[in-house]
Amino acid sequence: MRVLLLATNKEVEPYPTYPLGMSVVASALQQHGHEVLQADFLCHTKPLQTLLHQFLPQMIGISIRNIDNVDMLTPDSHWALDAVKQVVKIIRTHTPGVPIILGGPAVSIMPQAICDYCQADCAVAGEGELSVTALVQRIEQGLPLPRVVISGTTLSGASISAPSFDPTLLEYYAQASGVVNLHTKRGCPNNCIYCTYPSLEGKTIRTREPEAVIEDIRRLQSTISFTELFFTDSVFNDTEGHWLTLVEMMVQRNIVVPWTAFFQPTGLERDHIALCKATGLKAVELGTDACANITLKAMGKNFSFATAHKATESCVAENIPCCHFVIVGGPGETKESLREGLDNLNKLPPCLVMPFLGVRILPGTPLHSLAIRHQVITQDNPCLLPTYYFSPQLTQEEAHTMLLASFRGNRLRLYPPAAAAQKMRALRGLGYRGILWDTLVHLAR
Ligand code: B12
Repeated sequence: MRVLLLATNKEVEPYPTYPLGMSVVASALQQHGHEVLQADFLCHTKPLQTLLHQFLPQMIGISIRNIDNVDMLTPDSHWALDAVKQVVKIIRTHTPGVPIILGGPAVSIMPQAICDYCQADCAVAGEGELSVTALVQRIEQGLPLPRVVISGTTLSGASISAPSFDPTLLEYYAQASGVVNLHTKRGCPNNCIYCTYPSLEGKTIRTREPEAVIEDIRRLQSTISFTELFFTDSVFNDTEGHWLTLVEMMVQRNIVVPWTAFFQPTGLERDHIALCKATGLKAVELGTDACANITLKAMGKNFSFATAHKATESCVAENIPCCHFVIVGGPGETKESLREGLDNLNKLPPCLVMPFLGVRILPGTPLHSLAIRHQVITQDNPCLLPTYYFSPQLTQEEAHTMLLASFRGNRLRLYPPAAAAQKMRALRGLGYRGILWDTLVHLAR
């Protein structure tokens, strides 16, 4: 069957990200002998109508990455779903009757609501590989499509497909952002109350074969010149230590590639950073999420701020830039907790801090239930539109003013997020490529 896959993401902040999910789904379809065309709305040059008339797809899969940018301070929060609805309309006009299936992280969070809003035929929640091939089979057999498929997270690590990178897309992203991406595992066993990762990828860690990941790295290195590789795992340094197995194998195989990933502060020792550095680690993104012990606990984090401080020291000792992502205004936040948190941040060794104000409420998370209990949202609110939790114990204005005052004159505190995005844009304009915040750390030295 001829399958057109479309990645509709047009978000370019903090930088344009290669549509990895679409390429993984493409790979699964190709393995079943289907003809797949991957198109991406940031880079494709032909209008959608032309693509439709030339390729004549028999099924169309739309990969939706973001719902919005989770930034409470951006008025429209870069809401992404109207654009998808428009795409569905164009498809219906030009290729009526061709089934339209939605998938991707956004769809997995709220499949029914997004399918209804965008007026697609079917939405797949969870991993796409098995479901998409089963749906193609149904279409071939003339069977009706279910409105929502909950595919869950059932693939074993070894059977997770390597992405089928599209050369045109790779070329575009290597130029536009300099960042290419790979996943080494799926799953997140943590219980952070606001986070969708465990529901998107399951709570059990499923690692790809290290050999398969290394093969992918080699493939990327021989295909394209890029600035940085991002391992997209929910948490790269899993507590079971699979990450160390991979990194050790990279050392054994002489794989050196500039790379970065999301790390958790727990157990991040200096010798780990040194080992990673030997394989090309360039920067560490820490999902710290709160800055005082009381709010860390309320967010469901399993470490104290002292652990985050220690992880920063490990990075600084190895001269690896590190950045803390922090959410201010979560459950339990008060003026006192924020004061304490800002004090904690000020005591960190040189590193970047990127705070967000307010917590995006997403279905399937403990925060969603808490927000219903606290009457922040009603039970029937699908949270399709940007919906945030902000602690009732301080106002947004108070928090905003405290952040600005504490960060004044410190170039390593990127707040508000829109100002951070502006800095990244400026750096890109100057020709810098990569994740960019690490460039700010280097420039500040
Ligand atoms: C890594 C990551 C990042 C990295 C990306 C680095 C890089 N170079 O790739 C960075 C830090 C840059 C980042 C930034 C942002 N991110 Co982010 N990110 C992730 C993360 C952890 C993994 C995404 C990924 O690549 N997964 C691996 C691929 C293979 O999986 P996948 O895309 O889900 O695809 C599978 C399925 O979804 C499905 N599928 C995919 N497409 C299709 C299509 C069809 C037809 C079908 C049937 C199935 C299907 O099958 C695939 C294989 O099983 C997710 C959370 C998560 N655990 O998923 C958040 C996530 C995608 N990010 C999110 C957000 C909001 C953002 C930002 C807007 C945050 C910000 N303000 O900066 C930006 C936007 C960046 C951009 N330009 O778009 C949200 C999106 C949902 C939402 N709330 O709107 C997520 C879900 C996290 C969350 N908060 O809930 N992110």
